[in-house]
Amino acid sequence: MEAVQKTPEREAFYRRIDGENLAALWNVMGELITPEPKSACRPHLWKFDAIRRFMTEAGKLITAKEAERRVLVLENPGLRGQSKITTSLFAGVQMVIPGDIAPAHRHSQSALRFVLEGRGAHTSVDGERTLMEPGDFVITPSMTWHDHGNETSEPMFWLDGLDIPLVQFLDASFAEGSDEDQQQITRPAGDSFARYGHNLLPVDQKRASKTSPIFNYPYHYTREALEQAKTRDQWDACHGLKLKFSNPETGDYAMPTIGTFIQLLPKGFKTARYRSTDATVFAAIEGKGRSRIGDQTFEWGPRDLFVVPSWQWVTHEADEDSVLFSFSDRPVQQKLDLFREDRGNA
Ligand code: 1HN
Repeated sequence: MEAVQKTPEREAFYRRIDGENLAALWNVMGELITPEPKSACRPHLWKFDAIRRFMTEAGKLITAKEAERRVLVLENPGLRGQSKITTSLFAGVQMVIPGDIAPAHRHSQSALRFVLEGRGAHTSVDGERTLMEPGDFVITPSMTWHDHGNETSEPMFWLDGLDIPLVQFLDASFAEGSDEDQQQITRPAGDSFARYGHNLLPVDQKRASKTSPIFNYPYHYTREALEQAKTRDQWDACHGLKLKFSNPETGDYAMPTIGTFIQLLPKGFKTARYRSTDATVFAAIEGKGRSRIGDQTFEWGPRDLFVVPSWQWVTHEADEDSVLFSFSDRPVQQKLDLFREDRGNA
């Protein structure tokens, strides 16, 4: 759409209607309705080692209790100051050190954790505590009470993903703190996985929540699923072997607003180019390689984090067997009939 010419009469008209809280669509239409996604979000990679150093400093500056959550926000370089890694999603790295208690609270924003380093620290969600290991994918559903702690001797680091910008856009934020730092534990560890993680469901129970009743998807099982499939040699040209975490009750994504994925790229594999409308956050958990996003190349190794904006071409190349976790707003886009992908010619 071409810009409309300016004339003195038109300019005067715009000034007059401006005073009445009116504006001419023909001056802004091209910015509103673009032929392709036009995002301020930029590709970027954060090296985990650098984040760990800053987090270790932060650990001396502030307790988890005072901070509420000791998180360094991954700010997209094109969206600075907005606490966004993509237009619709928040990401941060959280550190929980021995003795920390990140106090109980709840909010309408959904959260995911993907464990990067450390072993045996815990999070509690709605009365159940789970111990976490690297590669575990843990969910805090909307409005569920959650608190974290670490009774081990090592710090734990995880990637936090939340739908904060999406909820902000919809003006639907609710949050509250608890009088108790740690919530009462009412169910044994492993309860939700035992009930829902074995292809069995209660015969009559209907839950209202759209979020998976499994709140820790342990890496042990995720990795086994990838390893089994690997031996069958069926590689997707664009994704290698890519699986989505699913809600066993519905078969839909594990979370209603955030899609989460795990992907194996075998040693030496180079993907065909791919683009999609869901800007995606990646965390490498095993292996090393590089991703080309638009015209930039990013080298990654274990625990490094990177972001691919909407509709930018991406290819991945693995030097070793590599595992990538990723998340995006794909469930939202698909439900609204807005999701598009382009596999090049693959
Ligand atoms: C939050 O509640 C957590 O519970 C992590 O661990 C990151 C970022 C913004 C707002 C709330 C958590 C968060 C957050």
